Amino acid sequence: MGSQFDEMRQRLQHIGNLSNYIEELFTKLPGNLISDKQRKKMMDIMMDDDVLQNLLEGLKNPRPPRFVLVGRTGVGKSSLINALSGRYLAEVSDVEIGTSEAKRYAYEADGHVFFEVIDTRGIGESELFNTKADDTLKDVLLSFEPDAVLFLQKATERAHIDKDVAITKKIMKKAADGLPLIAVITQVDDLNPSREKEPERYPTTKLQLIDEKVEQLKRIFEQNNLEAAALLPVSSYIEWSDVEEANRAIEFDGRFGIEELIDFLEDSLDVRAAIHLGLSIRLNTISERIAHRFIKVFTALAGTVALSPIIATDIAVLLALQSILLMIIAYLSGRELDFKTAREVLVSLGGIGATGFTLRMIAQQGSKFANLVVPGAGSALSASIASGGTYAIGKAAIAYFLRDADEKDLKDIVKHARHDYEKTM
Ligand SMILES: Nc1nc2c(ncn2[C@@H]2O[C@H](COP(=O)(O)OP(=O)(O)OP(=O)(O)O)[C@@H](O)[C@H]2O)c(=O)[nH]1
Ligand SMILES: [Mg+2]
Repeated sequence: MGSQFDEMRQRLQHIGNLSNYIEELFTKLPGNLISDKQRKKMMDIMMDDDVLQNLLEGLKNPRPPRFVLVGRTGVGKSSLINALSGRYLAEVSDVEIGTSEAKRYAYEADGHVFFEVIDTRGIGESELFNTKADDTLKDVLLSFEPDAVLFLQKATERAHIDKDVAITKKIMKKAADGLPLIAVITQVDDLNPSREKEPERYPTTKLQLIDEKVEQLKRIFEQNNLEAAALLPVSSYIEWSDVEEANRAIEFDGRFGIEELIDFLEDSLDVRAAIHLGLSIRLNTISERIAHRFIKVFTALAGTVALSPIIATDIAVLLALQSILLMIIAYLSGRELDFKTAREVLVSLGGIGATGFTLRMIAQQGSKFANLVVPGAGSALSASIASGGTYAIGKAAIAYFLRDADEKDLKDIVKHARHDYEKTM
């Protein structure tokens, strides 16, 4: 075991190389695990899987998230970006975009761009998009290809809100059709008692006021037929150490609701932007996030494999699929397993012998039988068992490789995961 720093570097390198690694795994899948025909079929299924292809593409080419920010001067746009990043970023006006109503910025530190935004603070006209100048604005917004529109409103202010909502509605319709609109209520720390800046110590009365603000804005959106993908209250209140800009560190952290916003962004952004977001601001949890996406994809794949008439009921294919999932998650933790080890880990993964494979084999034998009686019933059964087993193995792998869980706890983790999976089905 190297230092924590070495481990982190190894991890980052593995994340960057994941796409190549997976290709290698598939070409090197040993013949005793699956036949050439099955390997080809599995590769075809993977290549056909848009989610997976997107993810691999995203890992190859992460790019900064792009937001359109709607909110008046002083609402807290720049502070929100800093709060998301946990760093005091430089706001660099990167291009002349030919309209006075919007400015395009990159938020940077150490030569790394965290976010790109179009800040529309200049917009105050409800006649928006009815003039020539507004066509330019529309073109600018469209060519920016934003990931999301963030609508910001101060918790302590109600002025302009109807107008801002109307403007946002036009922006969504003309230049952001189909994109997520995220409504952010800013500066909730300023609600009474405003002297309490420590989120852990917000009194119930303050939390109630925050809820009321959320409900209020929700109603205004509804009245205007404007649909928000999320409506989140935040405080971006941070006291930075008083040194030159680039080196400012957090001295007091009064952030509230920011984790929830990041979670939401990671789930709803284009995968390349989500990965970039994770890599730049949540390096220590990004591996887990990526692993979860893989579990999702492999769980679905396992279901497909079980349903596919060509390779149905072939347990070797599932074993291979699960081995690869295991190897990917190990790889994300900075380790590399060979197929033999992966298979051993799989078999020894605690209760899998009892709760996974055997059960699945029995069920699959049973399902062949069931198919004779109720056509179709059996394949649904084995698909859900294949998926559930794969899901459980992924969860156990995350616990073991990424969370350093104790080996003896893995049985329970597998059992719980299967249970959770069945509940969500
Ligand atoms: N208490 C508190 N103050 C905040 C918060 N967010 C921003 N502020 C303060 O509000 C003022 C404006 O914040 P900015 O982030 O610069 O606002 P902006 O929307 O980027 O403003 P423009 O760039 O002028 O459009 C600054 O003095 C911030 O320190 C917050 O969550 N809580
Ligand atoms: Mg600003």
